[in-house]
Formats: sequence, C-alpha cells, structure tokens
Amino acid sequence: MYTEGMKTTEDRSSMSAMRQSTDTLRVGVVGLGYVGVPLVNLAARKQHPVVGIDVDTKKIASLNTGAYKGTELYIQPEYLHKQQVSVGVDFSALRAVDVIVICVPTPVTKDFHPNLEPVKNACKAIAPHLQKGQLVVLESTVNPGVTRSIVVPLLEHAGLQAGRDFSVAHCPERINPGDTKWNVSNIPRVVGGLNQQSLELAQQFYASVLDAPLKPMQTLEEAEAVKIVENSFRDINIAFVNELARSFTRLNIDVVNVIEGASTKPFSFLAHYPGMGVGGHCIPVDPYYLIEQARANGFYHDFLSLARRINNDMPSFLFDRLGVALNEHKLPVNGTPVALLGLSYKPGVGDTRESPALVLLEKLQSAGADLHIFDPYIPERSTGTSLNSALKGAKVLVLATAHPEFGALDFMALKQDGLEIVVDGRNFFDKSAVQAAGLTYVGVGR
Ligand code: SAJ
Repeated sequence: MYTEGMKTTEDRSSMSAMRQSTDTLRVGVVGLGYVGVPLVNLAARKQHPVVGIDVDTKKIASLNTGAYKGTELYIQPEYLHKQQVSVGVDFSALRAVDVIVICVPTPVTKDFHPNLEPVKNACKAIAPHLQKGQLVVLESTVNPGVTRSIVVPLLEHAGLQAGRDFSVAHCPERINPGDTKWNVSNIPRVVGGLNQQSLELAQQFYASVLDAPLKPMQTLEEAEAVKIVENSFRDINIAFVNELARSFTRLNIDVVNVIEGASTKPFSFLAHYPGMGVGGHCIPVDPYYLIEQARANGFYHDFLSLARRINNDMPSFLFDRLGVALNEHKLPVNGTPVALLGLSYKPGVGDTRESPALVLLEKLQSAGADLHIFDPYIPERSTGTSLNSALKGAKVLVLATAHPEFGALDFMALKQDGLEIVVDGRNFFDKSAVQAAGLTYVGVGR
C-alpha cells in the first residue's frame, strides 16, 4: 500500500510526475467499443496522448482508416493524423502510459451467468507490461468485489504489488448509446479506489478529462455496486409496468394512459413504459451480476430475479396476443405473411444484444410464419431492402423496435393492400389511427 514511509524515490517521482502533468497524462484505453472509443476521443480532445488497444484486428484496421461505422464508434481522424492517438493490438504499448483504462464488455452467458472472461483476458494481457507508478482503472460493469478479488490479483501476476507499486480504481461507465444529450464528457461519474492513493490518482485523471462531477466512493465495492443498482432500478421499474400491462390487458384498461395519468404527479413517480421486453448490454444483464454474487454469499434476490423473469417473458406474452388476434381473423401463424419491423433492442441504433425482437423472431420462425424482416439499422439481417418491400402483401405487421423510420405508415393504404393485424410491441403507433383504418390493433397493455 502507498504509505508515507514506503514511497521509494521512483514511486514518488512517478506519482509527482502524474501530479505535475495531469494536463498531459499519457492514457491507454483497452477495449475500443462504444465505451472505449468515446473515451479515446475525449482524452485526445483534452490534449492527452492516447494509446488504444483492442484484440480485434479488423476493428483496429477499420479505426485506423477512420471509416469505422457509427457516430460514437470512430476515432476523430485528426487525432490519428497528428499521431496524438495510436491504436493497435500490441499491449506492450501500455508500458509508456500513465493511466490504463479497461473498457471491455461484461456480457452474461446463455444461462444468465456473468461472463468475466473479457475482463480477465484484458488483465492477463496488461500484467506483463505494467509499470511502477501506473494507475489502472476498470470501467467495465462488474459486480461488487470483482476489481479487488479478480482484477488486482491478475495485474499483480507480474510481481508488482497493487496499492504500492501501481494503483487500481473502478469508475463504472455510463455510456448511453444513441443519446444526443448525455455523453462521455458530461455524464456525472462515481469512482472508488483500492486505497487513498489510488482514489486520488483516479480523481486527478478524471478531473483532467471529464466536464462533469465525479463522486468519490468509500470503497471499490461501493463504486461497483452503484452501476449495478442504477441499472437494476431501471429493470425492476420496467418489470412493474410490464406486469401492469399484462393485468390491464385483462381489465381492458389502457396502461399507457394510466402511466401518463400517474406522471401528472409532480413527485415520487418515475414513468417507465411497457413493451415486448428489455434488451441491450446493460439493463437485462447487470442485475444478474448482483443476483449471482449475492447468491454466492447466501442471499437470494427474489425481487430482482422476478423482475428479470417478467421482462424475459414479454416476447412470449406478445406472441400469445398475436395468436389470439390471428385466431379472430381465422389465420394460422403458419404460412401467413408477417412483416417484422425492427430487430434492434432500442430505437435509432443497430444493436441486437439481448434484443427481445430476436426472441419473437425465433417464435415466429418456429411457427412457420412467412417472415419479411426490415430494420433500417441492420440491413444485413433484413429480408427486404426497404420498409415497403417488407410490408408488401403482409397480413400482419409486428413492430418490435420503435425506430423513427416506422413513424409515417399509411394504415389506410396498408389495409387496402391486405393488412389485417398490427401488433405494436412498443406501443409506438397511434392506436386510434390503426383502428380507424379498420385494422386490428394489438398493443402491450393497451
Ligand atoms: N425499455 C422498456 N421500457 C422503458 C425503458 C426501456 O421496455 O420504460 C426497454 C427498451 O426498449 C430496451 C431496454 O429496456 O429494450 C433498455 O432500454 P434503455 O433505454 O435502458 O437503453 P440502454 O440499454 O441503452 O440503457 C442505457 C443505460 N445506460 C448505462 O447503463 C450507462 C441505462 O442506465 C440508462 O438508463 C438508459 O441507457 C437510458 O436512460 O437511456
């Protein structure tokens, strides 16, 4: 541990070097995805020299040409041109930096267990190149205890001692893909350190890149828990309204109108909306981290687990509602032309991770539906090249993602073309306009 008596000249020089040069810290970012790339651009914008490392050679090649797809997923070409930023697969480049930030994915396995392999592999690749005086920050979302019990020992593998020879901190990422207001620069953050020295160095680093408050936590575990708690909070609130949607369907009450009504209360109510399920790399994933770790320590999160089950059941709920509507129209699923609009887990992005649309797609395929798929953000998985080609001849329209591109449908014309049923998995359409066109409307709780 860094204590006054134990500082060697070298340690003190590297720390004081970091202190003196926070305006030009050399930054290493490991993992160049939707979290790492914005951080690379931000650190470069703040005049830090940056080394970006990823194991994906194709990604590196694409980043180097500046042609990487996506608005937040490319490195500003000028940083590459003036060589302020360099990206590659060689972890030895990290020897020359002051701060190493780990931004690799933390997915769950098919049976919903946390998959820490990317984090472990990153630490194993970093360890041989770790230098005295460096700070290592984990930004990947992990359950409380992972930084101390998994990351630190793997980094120490090269013989250096965490807290004495190098510092360790956790600053959970809060990137919100597609968000035009909140970004890597202005989102407030929390940070925890292995020891006071680690916390202070991490605060110095983030103070030099963020234009947002940074709340120091008492421990690494508190910082890890913050991210899990904020995303579990969202998951249980969505589960609440999804359960209401199933109940109100039977009571013939429009749950969206009720939520809008509850939203008139100026305090103590936070609106969430029902839909065909919860996708993405955060909300449906993070609660499992806490469920698993608590279970390993003798506590079972009944409530978090129930919320996960409710949300995971929503694609089935919608599929059953489709079956009821098809029955009313004397149509089988098998062989009926169905236009499936959207595969992504949220509007405006082309990301199918944990997407409920894929669960519904599988059910429709298994039942033999004549599927015509269109997602403007995922052309490679669309069966047609346009919205109109997917809709042509469809008897059923299923909206699985509320992409804005689906907001101007002419339901009267679609009715003329033979459409009979609209299944609105995100309560996206104007129900009365659909019904006025003589179509059957199936929503989620409305
Ligand atoms: N969803 C609902 N009902 C809601 C809100 C969301 O069914 O009321 C569904 C969405 O359709 C989607 C899933 O939940 O399938 C996740 O949606 P999201 O809006 O939470 O989007 P994410 O996954 O990008 O979540 C991120 C998170 N950010 C981080 O973890 C850093 C989350 O904490 C944010 O609250 C969220 O963005 C946001 O608010 O946009």
